[in-house]
Amino acid sequence: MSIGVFDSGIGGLTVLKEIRKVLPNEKIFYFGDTARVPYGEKTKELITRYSKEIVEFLLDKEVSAIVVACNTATALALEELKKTFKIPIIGVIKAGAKTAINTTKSGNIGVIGTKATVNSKRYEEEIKKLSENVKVIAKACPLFVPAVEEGILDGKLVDQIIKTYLDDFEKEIDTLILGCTHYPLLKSAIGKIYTNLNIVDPARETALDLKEILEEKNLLKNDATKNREVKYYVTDGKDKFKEIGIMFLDENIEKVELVKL
Ligand code: DGN
Repeated sequence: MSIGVFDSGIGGLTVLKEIRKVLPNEKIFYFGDTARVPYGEKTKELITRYSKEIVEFLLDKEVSAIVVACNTATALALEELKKTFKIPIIGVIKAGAKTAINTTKSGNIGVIGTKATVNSKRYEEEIKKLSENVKVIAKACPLFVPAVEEGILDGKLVDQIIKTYLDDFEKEIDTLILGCTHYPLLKSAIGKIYTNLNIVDPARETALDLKEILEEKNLLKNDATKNREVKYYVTDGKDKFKEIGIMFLDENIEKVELVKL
């Protein structure tokens, strides 16, 4: 038994990190579509096509469940993936919505993500399904992804970018969902500026949801031993993936395979 995890590129490693903590014995196949990243400004049709190709690839590896570790692909393609494929496929948005609802005090929730995620309004929909009595506002922060990929995680420049996007936005909320897989790397910089803000990273809850589904379906590996293995596949830039992957995962990535879809 194994699990497939995919993202438009490297950001999904923040979700993989949490999955490994919660499910340390499962074999995982991680797919980063680094040749076609960013997904954040592409159309629903294209993101759905790319996502289906990746799911087919992972199914060839005989995974028993798939995590869409990308907010943009979850927002735009998850529904179609679930209709098309039979195995359990989970995204990150429901988990983020659930955590925000459970932790907001004022009921004023903010979501930040790529333009595609924000325009899809999927977070608002999921949050409203859980509670009608909350206000949700959303904002795209497109400069966060390149800052993170350049390793600029703190200091004047990043503070300036955060304040430009969030100074007014933050006044209206008590809870902020990091609705993009790169943003958890800016969590501490954001938290330092807005010290009272409840910051939600959907990754942990996603990993817990996955565990629950696998347990329900009896798909967990029972021998708690060796298979703590992750196989990495990317569509371009193996070396860059290894080089900056460590920042997202907090551990070395030894081997990455290049795949042509
Ligand atoms: N992984 C994407 C997300 O969570 O929305 C961010 C990277 C991108 O495709 N722009």
